[in-house]
Amino acid sequence: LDYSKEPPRHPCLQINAKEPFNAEPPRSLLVSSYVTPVDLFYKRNHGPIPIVDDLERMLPKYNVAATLQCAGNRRTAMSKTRKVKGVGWDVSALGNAVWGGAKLADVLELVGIPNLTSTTQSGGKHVEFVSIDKCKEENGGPYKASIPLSQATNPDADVLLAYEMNGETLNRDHGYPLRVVVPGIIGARSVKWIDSINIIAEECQGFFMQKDYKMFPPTVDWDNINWASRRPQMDFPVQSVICSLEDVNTIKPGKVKISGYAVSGGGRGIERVDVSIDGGKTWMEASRYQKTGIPYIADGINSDKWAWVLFEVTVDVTQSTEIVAKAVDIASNVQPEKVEDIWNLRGILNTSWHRVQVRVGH
Ligand code: MTE
Ligand code: MO
Repeated sequence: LDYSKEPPRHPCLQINAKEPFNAEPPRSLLVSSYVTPVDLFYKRNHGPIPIVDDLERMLPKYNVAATLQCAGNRRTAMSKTRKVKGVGWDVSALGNAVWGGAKLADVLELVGIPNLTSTTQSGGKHVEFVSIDKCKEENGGPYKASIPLSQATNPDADVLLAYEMNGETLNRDHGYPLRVVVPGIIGARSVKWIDSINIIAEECQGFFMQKDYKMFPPTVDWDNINWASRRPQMDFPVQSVICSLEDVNTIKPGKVKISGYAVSGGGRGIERVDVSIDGGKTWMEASRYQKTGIPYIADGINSDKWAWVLFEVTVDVTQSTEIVAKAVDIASNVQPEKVEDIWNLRGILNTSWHRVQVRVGH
């Protein structure tokens, strides 16, 4: 039993047993206030004080800028060619935040699971995150997911147990008091409202790992699906979206500023964003920015490797047309041209070239 991490206590307390800590205030102090101050309240224990949710004091805080993107982002557009099952999303089922919290690798080290180095092997185990929320897909049980132990114990993977979002205490919607943020992979693995963390031999058997969020080929439909034949989706592919225009906006002929976001998974930064104003026949390169006002250096090291880049290009539009964006990540992965080629029955990972129809009017 480890009594080296006990909290500080008021010196007035009469200690009746030190380990486990059992103490009471002097009787004169006890009745000197109607409400007993916390410091003076008697303490009765049978073991060391457990370490719970005290990450803020126990471990260094890291701030990680990371884009969280739902695998279902742009699902509505995928459903247009052939119907898919799932909540419809336009292009904004993602966001970029600065997450503050403890590194999962540090937390695991604290409980005796060493950081991954090139010489250690993790033995193929997984780290499971279990929430306190209840959902019907789990028959009223909690939402859960897992990531490989090798990722969880790697400090460079920046997996956080986050208690802050953009410098403020995490709010209830986003997982208060504690959520996981796994940068670079689909949002579904960033479990909110963490209840427990388990080291398990196989990946988590929860619904959202095994019966959902898997990428199937276009040939698979609900009557021939075999869930076990595919792995749970983790990494996010390269993505880009035009946000300054909606389909069939009417614009005046002349200069138009086109802007949007681009992001890739696995810490792969964005190498290039190409924009076309003739439906993809010819392209021009957009400029990219990360932090506002700081030009993104194309050939430099990506400082915010988990975060999106914003892009912008001014074009001359003279007639009604289709404006297209596609991004290339630093591994030279390119977005697929047609949504049909990546159609899947759950409508996940729609990363096809983003197209916007504009009408030119006077
Ligand atoms: N965690 C819990 N406990 N319950 C959930 O329903 N949804 C997941 C993930 N974590 C979910 C969860 C999904 S699918 C996504 S995309 C992200 O949380 C969304 O995070 P946000 O609501 O903070 O944007
Ligand atoms: Mo999601």
